[in-house]
Amino acid sequence: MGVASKTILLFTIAASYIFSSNALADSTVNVLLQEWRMMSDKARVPSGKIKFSVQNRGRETHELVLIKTDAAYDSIPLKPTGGIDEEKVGVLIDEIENITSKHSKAMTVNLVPGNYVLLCNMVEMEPEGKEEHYAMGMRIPLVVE
Ligand SMILES: [Cu+2]
Repeated sequence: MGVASKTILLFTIAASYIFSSNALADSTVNVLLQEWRMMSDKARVPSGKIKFSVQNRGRETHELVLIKTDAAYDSIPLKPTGGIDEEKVGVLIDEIENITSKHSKAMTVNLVPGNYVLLCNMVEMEPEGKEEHYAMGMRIPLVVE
C-alpha cells in the first residue's frame, strides 16, 4: 500500500469514528461518583439526545438514576425502608445500575426540557446502620433547556 492510500485509510477510520460518536448524542454530561457525592461537568444542557458518561471514583458500588421532577433535588422524602421512591417523585427516565469501584458506564437518553435530578439510590445495611447514598449526598440537579 502506498503512502497516499495509507493516509486516506487512516483518515477514513478517524472520520468514521468521529462521525459515529457524534451521531450517538447531541451532548455529553460527564458524571463522577464517590462517597458521598456526585459531580457533573454540566448543570444545564440543551434538550435532545444526551449521553451520560459515568465514572465511579469511589470504593463502593454506585448507580446513576435519572428522574424528571420539579422536586428540590436535595429534599426528596425517604421511604421508611430507605432510599427515595423513584416512581413517585416524578418520571423515572432511566438508570445505570451496579457501577463498580473504578469503573465507567454510559447511557444515552432523549430528554425534553425540564428539571431533572441525578442520584444514587442505593441502600445498604451496615453494622452501624442504614447507608442511604441519596441522603448522604449523592444527588445533583440538571436543567434541560
Ligand atoms: Cu451510591
